[in-house]
Parts: sequence; C-alpha cells; structure tokens
Amino acid sequence: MDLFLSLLSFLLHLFSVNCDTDPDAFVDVKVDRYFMPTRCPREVQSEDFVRYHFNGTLQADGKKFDSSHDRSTAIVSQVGSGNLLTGLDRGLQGMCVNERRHIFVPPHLAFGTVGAGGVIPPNATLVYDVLLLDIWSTDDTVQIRTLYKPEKCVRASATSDFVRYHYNGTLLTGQAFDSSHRRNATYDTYLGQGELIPGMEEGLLGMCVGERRVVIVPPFLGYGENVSGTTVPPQATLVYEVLMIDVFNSKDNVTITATDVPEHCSRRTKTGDFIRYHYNGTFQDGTPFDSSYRRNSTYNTYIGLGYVIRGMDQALQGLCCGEKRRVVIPPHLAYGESGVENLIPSWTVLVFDIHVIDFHNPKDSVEIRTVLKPPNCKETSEANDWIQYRYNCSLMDGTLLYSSEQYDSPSVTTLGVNAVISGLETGLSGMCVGERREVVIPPHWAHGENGASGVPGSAVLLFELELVKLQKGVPDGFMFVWLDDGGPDPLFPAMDLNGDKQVPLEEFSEFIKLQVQEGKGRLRPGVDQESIIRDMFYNQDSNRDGKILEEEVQLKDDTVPQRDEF
Ligand SMILES: [Ca+2]
Ligand SMILES: [Ca+2]
Repeated sequence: MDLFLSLLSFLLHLFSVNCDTDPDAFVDVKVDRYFMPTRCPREVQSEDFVRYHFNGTLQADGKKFDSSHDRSTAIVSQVGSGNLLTGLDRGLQGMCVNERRHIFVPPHLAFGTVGAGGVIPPNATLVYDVLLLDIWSTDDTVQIRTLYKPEKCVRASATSDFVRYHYNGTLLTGQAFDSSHRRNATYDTYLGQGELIPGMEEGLLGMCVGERRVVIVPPFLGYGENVSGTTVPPQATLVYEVLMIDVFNSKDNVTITATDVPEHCSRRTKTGDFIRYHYNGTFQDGTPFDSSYRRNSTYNTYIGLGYVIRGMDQALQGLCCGEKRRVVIPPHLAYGESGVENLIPSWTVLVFDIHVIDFHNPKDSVEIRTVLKPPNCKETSEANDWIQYRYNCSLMDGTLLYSSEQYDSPSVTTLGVNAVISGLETGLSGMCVGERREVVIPPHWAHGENGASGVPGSAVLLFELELVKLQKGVPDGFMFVWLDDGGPDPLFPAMDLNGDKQVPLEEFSEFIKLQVQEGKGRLRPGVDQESIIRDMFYNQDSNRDGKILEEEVQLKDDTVPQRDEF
C-alpha cells in the first residue's frame, strides 16, 4: 500500500494531468490561508522551487488519498513548470514559508471525470492542506544581511584567510539544524579551499571581526540533494546567522602600531635586553583574556631569547622606555593550534596593548647625566668623604619612590662604606658641592631582581641628585689623618702646649682642634668630634691615668702603624 501511494504521489506531482485548457477554470481553485506567519519576506512566484508538506483529502467524504507527512518526506517541485497538478500549481502561488493553506482543487483542474488509480474517484474535488517549508529559484544568489558592523573594521576576511566564527543554522521555517554556540566552540576553517558549502564561502567574505550577518544560502549553493546530518533535509535553503570572531592569514606577520612614543628616546630595546612592561591582552573581538595590570605586577622578560611567544619577542624590539604599542600576533606566532587551556582557544589572534615601564641590559653600567655643574668645581666627592645630598628616587615611568624631601634635612652618608646601593655610590662620586645630576641605575647596581621595600624586582631606578655639603674623609678605620708631612716630629713637645710634660684630655683636645683649624690634620667627618678625640686620647693614655706622658707616645712609635691614630 505504501509503495502504491508513493508511486501514485510521484505520478500526481510529476506528471499531473493537464486536461483542461479553459482559462476560466483557474478561478475555480479556492484557497483558504488559514495560518499566516507574522513575517513573509517572500511569496511563491511562478517558476520558484518549493518544498512543502501536504495532506490530500477528498472533499466529498474527507477521505485521505495521500500525505507527505506519512512518508516524512516533503515534496520538492517547481511551480508553474507543468510538473504539478494544475490546480495545485495555481494554489501554491503567493504562499509564504510557514503558511498553511487549504487548496480546493475542482475535478477539471485535477483528475477530471476519470479519476486516478482507483484512489481518486471521478469528478472529485481535492482538498490539499499545505504547509510551505521552502522557496528558492534558480536565479537566487547568496543573500547577505548585515546585522551589525563594528565602526572600526580591524580586518575583513578574504580568500585563503583562516576564520573562526560562531553561527546558528536554521531552515527557512526557523527550525534550527546546527549551532556552534550549542557546542560552545567556534567553527574554524580556511576560506576558499572548498571546505565549506559554496554559499558560505561567499557569505563569509569581507566580514569584519565582530561583524554579525545573516547569510541565506539557496539549496544549490548549500547541500543540495545531499543531506547534511539528519537535520537538514534535501534541497533546503539554509539561513546562517554568523558572528565573526577571528580572522587571520597564515602569511600574516606581527602587526605593530605605536600608540604613544615618548618625545625623547635615546635608546631602544634590542635582543638581550631585559624589559619590564604592562599589558592588556585581548582577542581580536575585544574579549580580554589576561592583564598584567590586574596582577598589579609588570611582566618581566629578556628580549629575543625565546622566553616569550615568537610574535612578542619580535614586538618587543625597538621600544623606547615609556612607549605604548598595540601588537597583533597571529596564532602561528603565538599559541597556535594548542592554545592555552581555559584561556586561549586554538588558532587565536592575540592583541596586546603594551606599555614599557623600563628596560636595561645586564651589561649596563650606571649612567650619569650632569644637569648642573658649578663653575668652581675643584674638590669632588670620593670614597671616605662625608657628604650631604638631596635626592629623588623614581621608577623610569616617573613614579616617585623616595625623596629626601620627605625628611627634615638632606640625607648624609660616608662614601665607600657600602651605606647606599652601589649604583648610588657611583652616582654620588666625583661631585662637587652644588652639582646636580640625573643618575640611571640598572637593577644589578640597585636592588636586583628581588627589589626592596617599595622597589619592584628588576627595576631600573632614576635618581635626581644634588650635593649639598662635602667634608673630605679619612681612610676606613682611621679617626684622624695628618694632611701634609705626617705631623710634628717629635710629636710630644708639640702636644704639650703648656710644657708641663703631661697632656691631659683638655690639652689633647685643644691640640687636635688646632691641627684641624690650621689645615694640618683632618678628623673623621660625620661623627661627633668630641667623642672621636676622647677615643683617640684613651688610645694614647696606655696606663689610663688621665694624661699622656712622653713615654706613652714613644712607646706607640715602636709598634706597628695603627689605625685610629696619628
Ligand atoms: Ca701639658
Ligand atoms: Ca698616661
């Protein structure tokens, strides 16, 4: 029976009887449009192809003579080509997809006085209950409707590009057949290499990242007769709503756009330099995936030595301190097919907005720029000197870390005793009073890769220095030195100012101060003079009786030269 009905249906629809040529007969087809969809972008016209379901009954007794529903296969035919029953051909005109109508076909536009196959009696009026599923014509092309186009088109897709996009696929009826969203993964493919149906190859061209379009593909540019999966019927118009996520070409290189270059740039990064930079990382559609700002810590790396993705190694070349760049890295120079788990999908273009905080080379020495040199610069600072100085210490991006302004008076230190970081020691050496300098200190002469309180690891420091006071010093371990010829000889009579053959503390102190005053000797600067002199006195007064006698001094002369002494 099924076989018979199928055969009959085949005959009915492909070789319908066209026995009546009376034009008035057409008016006799009655149409009842009992369900209309809210939207009807297209109505069936002559020569359109249609796909539809129907139930066919006899008007007389309601008896079903055929049904495409029963076979679960919709009818595909061309309207107005003589392939359909004349009455049906007429009755399908003007129909919309998803419309349901009853088409009443009088016998002279159906099987006439003869009937058909014992199923259609003579003079039968047929009632077709039709649901239209699809319309297309051989003149159709791929239709593209842009739903959203970003103001700035980062990049438009072209033949041989690799694209990643999301889509919802529906039939003209709105019935969904596929969705990348449901799989939660973009569809990734090359364009122009025959991996897609022809309609999509065309519909995806010229799309910007972030653009959203509807692409309507007629069946002959889609899957045609070949059913794709189980949800796309043969000869189906396909409606894709596409969101372009990513576009690149395997020939792409890194794209670098300088967004902010400092006016003064005396030096640019090169291979082997160590850089500290901040970055925001996004995908091409603007979705963020990583940010150093969020971690509140710069990204630190060597340049050009393969510590970072290849594209970044390239993009970090030739940068100025403080420069901002936008860097677009195609996936073959980034994370490629593997991506980064839970962070970066396969074949993803990465966009980095980077900001260089500082960079240096491990071979860098301390860089000293003289800002102001007083005209009379004879005496300059060196090891052992006691100095007073003003300073500002900042990072290369201008962030002030420390300043002597934070204290009541300028800082003091003795050079050469490792009281300050070695780069600052260098920077403070060779200065005369009133001189001002800018000193750039690489981390290996500052706080190293671990940094210090308030100083980030591997940070280059900028010191602005001004020497306020300078007191020449004495060698390490000494409290007093003779400046000319090693002091009076013999010493004791010179010390014994009143000639009573003994030198108590008061007399000793007066003697030493006299030497300093007359420029013959120098006390260790930066420490309380009275206590130095007292220490010196006690060192001479070997028997601790409160006075130095001639023997005590002479005794000293026999010993090995001592520090802290004459
Ligand atoms: Ca005396
Ligand atoms: Ca004594």
